[in-house]
Amino acid sequence: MDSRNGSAPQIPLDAEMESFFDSAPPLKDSAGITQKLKEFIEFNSAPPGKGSPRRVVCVTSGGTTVPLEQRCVRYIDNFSSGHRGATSTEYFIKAGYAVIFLYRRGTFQPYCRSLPEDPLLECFECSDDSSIRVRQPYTEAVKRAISDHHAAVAGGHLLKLPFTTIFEYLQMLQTIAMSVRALGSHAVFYLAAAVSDFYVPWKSMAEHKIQSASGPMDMRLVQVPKMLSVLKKGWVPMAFCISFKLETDSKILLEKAEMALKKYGMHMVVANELSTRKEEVTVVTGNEKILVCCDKTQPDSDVEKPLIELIVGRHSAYVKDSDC
Ligand code: PAZ
Repeated sequence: MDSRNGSAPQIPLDAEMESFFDSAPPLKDSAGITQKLKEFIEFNSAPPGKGSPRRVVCVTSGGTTVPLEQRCVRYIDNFSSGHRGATSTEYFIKAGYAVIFLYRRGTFQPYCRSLPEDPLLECFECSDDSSIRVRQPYTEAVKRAISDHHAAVAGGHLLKLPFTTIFEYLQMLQTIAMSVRALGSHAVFYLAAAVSDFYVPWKSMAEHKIQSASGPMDMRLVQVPKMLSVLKKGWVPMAFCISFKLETDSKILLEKAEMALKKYGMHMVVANELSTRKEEVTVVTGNEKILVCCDKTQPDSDVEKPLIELIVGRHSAYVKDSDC
């Protein structure tokens, strides 16, 4: 196995990326996040007792926001619910991986799929002795969610790190990449988050709430630097990298996914269309296009189960090849 003790080297960034990081507001509790990652990776590299080291996957989930004001009142957002990332996390943990779940605050969480979203309080009631009980028909689902979630977090296999803005997301992704770099081929990046393509640079952003009194407003958005390239080619050159491509026009989907595969050096690109994303995806690799579907004959079946099975198989082959 690769050395797991390497210290984080300084990786040169291209000019666009450098200007993004230089101008971004400092990440809150950066030292605390780095420490959590260090402990998580150490724990999973040498688990107590007879446990064998776990492979580590960073699952990104939900959409990034683009603030329009430094003291942010308004922001640009996107549709992503975080369902893909949360569900995939459960399957990765089941397959024996340790998961760093980099998620948008307020989006779907692992192990909560079978609980009612709105309102969660519907699951509970107060009894006469003022204790709180779970109401039927939610008892089994709540019990399972609590115990699976507890096993993953308290067992040290799930580290949850929230972000909101594009600035936080990219800074945290970089921190994670530097923390898992020494794992080499044993690290996986599963980049399901919907990341903004455009942003307002911090330095050119209004400090206070933008006023409407002066009529229509023009605002210039700058392109977010292409982080996939930097991730794969600079930060974690040995990691197994899977990115996602979402389109609403199915005619261009596969072509765009193939372009991303080549341009950013990904091992796989998961292509999905907005309206069918929960039922099917196409996994694009260097020489295949594999259609992955949920099993419509089974109730509650999801596309993430066969998708993660496929990825785990391909990652294992990759680790074997890299270790030779
Ligand atoms: O988060 P969700 O389950 O609602 O949707 C998942 C998804 C469509 C955001 C994801 O599968 C994806 O394609 N992410 C990358 C989006 C992009 O092209 O930027």
